[in-house]
Parts: sequence; structure tokens; C-alpha cells
Amino acid sequence: MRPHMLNVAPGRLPPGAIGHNRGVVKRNYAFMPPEGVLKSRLPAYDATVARFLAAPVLGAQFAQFVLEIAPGGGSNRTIAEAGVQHFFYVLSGTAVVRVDDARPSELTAGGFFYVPPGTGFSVKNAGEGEARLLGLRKRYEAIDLPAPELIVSHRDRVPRENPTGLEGRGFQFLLPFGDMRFDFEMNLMWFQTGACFPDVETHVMEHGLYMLRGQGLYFLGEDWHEIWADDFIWMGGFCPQQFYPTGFEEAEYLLYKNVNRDIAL
Ligand code: UGY
Ligand code: MN
Repeated sequence: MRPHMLNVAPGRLPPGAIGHNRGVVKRNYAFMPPEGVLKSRLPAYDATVARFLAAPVLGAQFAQFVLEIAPGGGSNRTIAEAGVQHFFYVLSGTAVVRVDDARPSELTAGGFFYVPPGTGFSVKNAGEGEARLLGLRKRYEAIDLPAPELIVSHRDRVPRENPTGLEGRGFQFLLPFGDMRFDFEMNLMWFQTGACFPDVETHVMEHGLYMLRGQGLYFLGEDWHEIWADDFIWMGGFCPQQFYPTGFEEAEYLLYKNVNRDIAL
């Protein structure tokens, strides 16, 4: 019998906290189901819980986190960090973002915004229920081009593409693909059951992967992991990776990838 089927008294937990744990942290990847990711609170936010998923302490070169903002909550000041870019994707609820002097924008699920390095912004929950945002901070790697500009948009305004030409796969590049001003991509990737990568990938780029819907089996390093919605994976450079979607629905995840820069020696 599975633990959740046992008749357990209120206030007690079923067995299985250890035996059914899917979380793994290795040298160059981490698999994190949400139930083990505890709450942080941050000085720049009121009525907001942050759940950190990736950070330099893990081995990642960026920070990624989920913000759970209660109605009326959100940032209590303008947030600006010299040399650091921010990206947010609304998972659920309604968020109002204000960047510098621009008009505030209201974003619902699937809305996203990119804030260039050093630019000030604030984000608040304007809805009746909780707003959940996936956030990312990355130090900008400047080159001989101007830094990118602010982007506020929604996934419905981004075309679905399939550069691989392989049946049952698709991409939405939320940031302009191939624009050398950007040093990272945020890509929605969807798969029908039966699709997979043509090979096990082993590449220098890092990933932060947030599973949005569906389920599947993820190969990391030397092991397979069962994955479903709300799970997170950090993949360091050269982590072997492959995905096989399972179940009856399309699988979809949002993937961070550092790109467009030479190797720092
Ligand atoms: O583009 C990529 O690197 C992508 N195929 N990797 C991944 O989904 N793990
Ligand atoms: Mn990859």
C-alpha cells in the first residue's frame, strides 16, 4: 500500500518521508521536488514567501526561486542591482510590475518580464488570491554591445517554433533568440509522449528547469528521475541529460540556459 492511502490520524504524517523522497543533490545537478524546499523571507518583500531553487551555494552561476505573494503583498521598495538582470514568469495569480517610470503592467499566468542590469522594478500582487512567480537573477556578462532593453510580454504573444523538425516537440523563445546582447535564454519547451532528444545532451551551458505541466522521466548524470509539475532541476555544465515524457498529456517546462558568451578562462 502507498503511504498516502494509509489511514493516518490528524496531526500525524504517513510513513515515507525518506523512502519516497525524490530529491537528489549531486556535484553538477540537483533534482528538487517542491515539498522539500522550505520558506525564506526577504527584506525587500512584504507578505511574500521565497523558495530558493538554485543558488551559487549549490554550484549554480545564477539564482532561481519561486515567490508566493499574498494578496496586497510584494516588493516594498524599488529593487535594483548594479550589473544584475532579473526575469520573472507568472505561474499563477495576477502580478503588477512597475519598471522605472514606465506605466505599470498587469500580468496573469504566462506573463513574463525581463529587467536589464541595474534597472529598478517593483512587483506586487494585485489579485484576490495568491500570486506565484518564478524568478531568476543573473549577473550580466557585458560585451561590446549595449545591454538589452526591458521586455514585458505574455507567452501567448510568442510564436511556437520547432527548429529541430522532430515530431512532437516545440519551443517558445521568450527572449529574442540569437540576439547577442542577451547572455541567457528562457525557453518554454513542450513534448508529446513519444518525443525525446535525439541524443543524450552533454553541453557547457547550465540549466534551471521548472516543470510546468505533464510528467516524464529525466536522465541526469547516470540516473533516471521521475518528474512532474512543479519539480525543479538544476543542471550544471556538461551534465548528461535526456527527457522522455510519459502519461497522456503534453509535458512542458521552462528552461533557463546561459548562451552567447565565450568561456571565461
Ligand atoms: O536546449 C537545450 O539545451 C535543451 N534541449 N536541454 C534540455 O531540455 N535539457
Ligand atoms: Mn540542454
